[in-house]
Amino acid sequence: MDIASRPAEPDENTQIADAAPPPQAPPVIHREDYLPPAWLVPEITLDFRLGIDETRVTSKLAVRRNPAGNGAVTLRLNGDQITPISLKVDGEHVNDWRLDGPDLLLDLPGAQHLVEVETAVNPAGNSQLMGLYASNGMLCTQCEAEGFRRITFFPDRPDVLSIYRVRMSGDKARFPILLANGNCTAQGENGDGTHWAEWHDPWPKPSYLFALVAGDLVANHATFTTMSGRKVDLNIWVRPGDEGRTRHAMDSLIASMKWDEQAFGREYDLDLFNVVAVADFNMGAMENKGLNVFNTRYVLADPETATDADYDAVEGVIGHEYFHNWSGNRVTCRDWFQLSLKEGFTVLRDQLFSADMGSAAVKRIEDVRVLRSAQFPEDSGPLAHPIRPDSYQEISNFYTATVYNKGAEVIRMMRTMAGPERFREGTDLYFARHDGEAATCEDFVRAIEDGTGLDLGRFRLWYSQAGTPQLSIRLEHGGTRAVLTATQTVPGTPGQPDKQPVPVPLRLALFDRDTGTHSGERLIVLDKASDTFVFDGFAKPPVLSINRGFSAPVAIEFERPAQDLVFLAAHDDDPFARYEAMQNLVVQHLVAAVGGGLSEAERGAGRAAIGAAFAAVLADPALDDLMRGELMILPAESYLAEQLLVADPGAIHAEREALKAWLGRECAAALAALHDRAVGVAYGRDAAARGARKIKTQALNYIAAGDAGEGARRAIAQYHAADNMTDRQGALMVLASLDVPERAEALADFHQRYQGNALVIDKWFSLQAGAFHPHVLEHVRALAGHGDFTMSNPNRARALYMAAAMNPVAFHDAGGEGYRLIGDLIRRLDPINPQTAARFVPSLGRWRRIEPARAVLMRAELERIAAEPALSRDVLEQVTKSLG
Ligand code: B3K
Ligand code: ZN
Repeated sequence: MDIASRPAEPDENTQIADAAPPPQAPPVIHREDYLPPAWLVPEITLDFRLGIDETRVTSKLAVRRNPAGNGAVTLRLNGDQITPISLKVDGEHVNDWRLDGPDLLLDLPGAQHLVEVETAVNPAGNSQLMGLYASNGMLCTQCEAEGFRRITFFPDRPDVLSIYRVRMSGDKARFPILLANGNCTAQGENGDGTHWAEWHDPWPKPSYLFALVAGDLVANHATFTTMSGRKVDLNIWVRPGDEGRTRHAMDSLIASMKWDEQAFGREYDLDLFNVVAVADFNMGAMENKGLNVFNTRYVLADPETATDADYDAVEGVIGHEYFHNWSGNRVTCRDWFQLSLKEGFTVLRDQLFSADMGSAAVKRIEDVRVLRSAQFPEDSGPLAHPIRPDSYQEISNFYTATVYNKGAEVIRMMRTMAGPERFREGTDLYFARHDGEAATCEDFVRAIEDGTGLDLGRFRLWYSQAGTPQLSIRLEHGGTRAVLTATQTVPGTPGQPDKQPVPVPLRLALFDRDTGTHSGERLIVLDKASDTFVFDGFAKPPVLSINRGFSAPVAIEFERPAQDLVFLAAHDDDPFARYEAMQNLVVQHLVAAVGGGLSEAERGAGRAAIGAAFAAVLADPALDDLMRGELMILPAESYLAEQLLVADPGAIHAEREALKAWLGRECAAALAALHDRAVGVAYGRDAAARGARKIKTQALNYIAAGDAGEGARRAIAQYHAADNMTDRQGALMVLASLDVPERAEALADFHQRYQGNALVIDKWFSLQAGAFHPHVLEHVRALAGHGDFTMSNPNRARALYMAAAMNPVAFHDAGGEGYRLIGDLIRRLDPINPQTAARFVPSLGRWRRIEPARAVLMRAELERIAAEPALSRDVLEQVTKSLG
């Protein structure tokens, strides 16, 4: 075999690198350079001889020249840290192949050929958890986005769709269960202690959806009958001993399958659906066709070890991955720039599902909170990108809140403008038109346009422009007329200094101050830089409720008296708008307080308005407790920082904590009564019992802020009386932030009680790293040396360090120790698991929006990382852009 090192001619798979990149910089891939593949692979057969330290892979590709391609004779097979052991074309060994970096190139004379490649991989040595890797003695795969090329050579791009046949064999004692995509067609024993299985997936799919799992697993089994009467076998596979914690996942799967039939007319298309839980996983879960692989965190749940939020997350992620079967698998993406085609749409689908399963109002508030705390900062920082990015260096860095959550908001706006029925006609058309294809965001928009009758011409700007549109609202009143003036600007972002106005659908209502009612909600669409909207029939100035339901992902500036917000916080019939009024009341006050511009009298008046609204929330008998709990939550410090051009995290934290303590003292009696009432409600999974648990810990949090002694007393009682994880974790969270003797006692008890349960021990790490405790950084450093800590398990690494990075007290320590902690972590984790390491960079990348003394320290930390000699592409891209 001769391995030529000459550089290859650019072809459709070498997406063009920028001219003369700096020496260390990875090539930039551009959306506009897309070319169809020169070769297609209609069929692939894979043979795995499984071993933990070495797995041999033989892959047979039936390749065919693509009539829509450029006619190149060269077949490019992507690889990553693999070498070919042997290579055959049409059954004959060949030597005239060459390597171009990690890729294998082969010139093929005919229109179709059979290419056979053998490779070997070491799953135990795969700490990146991409490709084939070992987790707790089992073997599993993760191929999205570009992991398949770490298993075998292949045109590893989502527009190459193949029918897969997989054979695997391995030690029966070690790997009693052998799974792959599709249906199991044959299995047997070899008589030497090994066994084998063959799987066939009838649906053509891209390589990123390939999956294989082998290990000692047990299943929770159930069946589902689809709307056309087909019986589907469902299995949730876990390690022996965990099967008692799979019921909620199975219930959620069955509910998802039913819901997708009813809400989107989508029926499941195989006779088998497998879900496998693995402990070592880079993200939440993966939608591999017929064989979803999940982080244990989103499968295992029982009342003793999982909180209500954990239950919701299991339901949401099970739904999300299942919904991908249509939005992602049956219709997949042409290239990775189209990621939001499947992710934005699937997030919207899982949001609508969860809203239907529980409280739609609370779900909407939670979704907006995530958007504002994760996506808004991304959109206003150095890593801002459109939901359909134009370029990337490492695609793993683009699985972002922008692509996922803003992507979902953009599609939700189309739904709002069309109405749910017409939107459904649009999605039906999209699925019918593109089933079996690798599609683009443009295909989606066109189908929605054709199916709904909407004109989405200018709306497409939401796909191409980054940045959160800023709206400024004015309401004037004269005679019987109210005139609303709305102005928008879309801020400049890296590479996009000038923006155009986007269409912004705004649901609004105008309230009569005396009756507390309105005469119907309206939808206006602001589609220029500035516009006015006239409303007649108002003898007195109405109170405006705008962007109800958060109908557009925009930031709104609307100066108005605090009493209007108090009015809406008490009267708005849109639950999101009611929450929003409460938030705005607090944001207005805290932003003014942080700016140092409040006189004592103004501070007093601001607090009094908030106190009155807060007391009304605690007492309102018409509110259910789940919603009451939402209304009690103060805006996140990251969201407060977002309101300021340059933020002082220390001042924000101090003011927010001071307000919390003031509310705790001011409403002490009502909070104690609320806590007592909630303590009296027995455990149940129903909304009332869940609501009681939610307000229980919320009340405790305020009580402790106002009076640490009383808080500690109630928290330790709640901790010991708890018969479920929601209450126990809530109590421990409050204790972890207090400097009281009960803190250490409860933490020790928690660790001892749950040792051996990895997901609960993760909570133990997170609670301490996330605590607002004066010595939190010391605690985090000590925990990094704890016997239960390991850097190689992403859940554990994130439990400790992501909690610290998100904790303003730890991260924004004035001396820069928090930045150093995260900088050191990135440098240590990068060689082990670059994808996970890169996720920590954006917190440091916020330096431009932080006060100068801290900004210098943050930047210095980024520079220290950049000076590392062998950074991964993942970390290098994020750090370079963050230094900008
Ligand atoms: N599609 C996967 C994400 C894969 C991430 C790869 N870095 C999970 C999901 O969004 O459903
Ligand atoms: Zn997804």
